[in-house]
Amino acid sequence: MADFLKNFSLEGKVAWITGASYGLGLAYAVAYAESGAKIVFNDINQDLVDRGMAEYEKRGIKAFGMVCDVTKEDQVNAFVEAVEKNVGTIDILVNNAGIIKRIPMVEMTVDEWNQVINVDLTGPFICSKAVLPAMIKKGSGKIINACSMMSEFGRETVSAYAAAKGGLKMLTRNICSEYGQYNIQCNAIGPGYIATPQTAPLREKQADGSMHPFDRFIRSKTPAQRWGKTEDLMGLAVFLASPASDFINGQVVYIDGGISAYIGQDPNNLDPSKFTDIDESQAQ
Ligand code: NAP
Ligand code: GCO
Repeated sequence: MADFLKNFSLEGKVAWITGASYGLGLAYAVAYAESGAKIVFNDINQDLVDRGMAEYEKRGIKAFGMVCDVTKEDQVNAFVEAVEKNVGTIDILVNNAGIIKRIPMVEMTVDEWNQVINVDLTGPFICSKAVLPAMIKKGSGKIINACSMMSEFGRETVSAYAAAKGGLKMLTRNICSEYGQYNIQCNAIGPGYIATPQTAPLREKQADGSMHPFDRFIRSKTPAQRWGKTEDLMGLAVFLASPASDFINGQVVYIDGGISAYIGQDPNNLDPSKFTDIDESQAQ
């Protein structure tokens, strides 16, 4: 391999991807393993951890998995301690775990609001706080946050999620500002609309077999007229975790098929026969 390309290797690194039993977290972890990293992950319950372990074993990846709720600091600290004891110091943290509640704001309860903020914003704070001391001591580290189109745009029914993802953009910038001096880079991935279980409700066929209105809408806002696949994000995830991105800090890198650059077209002008359809069985 040319010396330059070695900058994209994660050989010997310990990578922690939160909430990585399926979806984008699983895709990031697979990409990291294939780039040489040791994978550690958590999820919210043992069934999900077991599901994740089975997925990794199916791919020949020896992962370390444990139940850990990212909103509970004691569980997070116990997780980091267990990883340091069994695998090694964490070099890469991907704050991937997240939830969304699609509820009109005036109908959303404070508890529902707090649930989203706690997972999507406080969780990354807790997990980053847990790994930073060892990264400072080591003199290097990578923290990658899961931002979103909702870090820049609003839309109906996702007030808590947008507030959390907007806050996560600023947390990304603040970790960069406070810890860049220790050769720690904190950036964010800003995916567009990706086919995963989290967005499956937005693609459900209507009772008459027609497309979900949101499916047609988001394709009209995407130049490629398709949903993203988890594979579309793997290259950026590896890049931001590798030495190749050591002079990038505090950035949200949008990987959205062009949504944020395009005013969009009339959804009625779309020709569904041209769509490269999502195989929902792959959107796991
Ligand atoms: P997903 O399919 O909902 O997966 C999220 C994972 O996080 C699930 O395994 C989930 O477990 C876990 N999780 C939830 N709460 C947790 C907690 N308190 N502690 C530990 N794990 C927890 O989401 P995704 O589509 O893969 O997205 C992953 C991340 O990217 C999220 O932060 C999301 O906001 C962000 N994102 C997604 C898209 C997209 O279009 N899919 C676009 C932009 C950004 P459960 O099954 O129990 O919920
Ligand atoms: C929604 C979607 C989005 C995606 C993603 C877009 O309801 O609008 O769930 O929020 O999850 O965040 O980047």
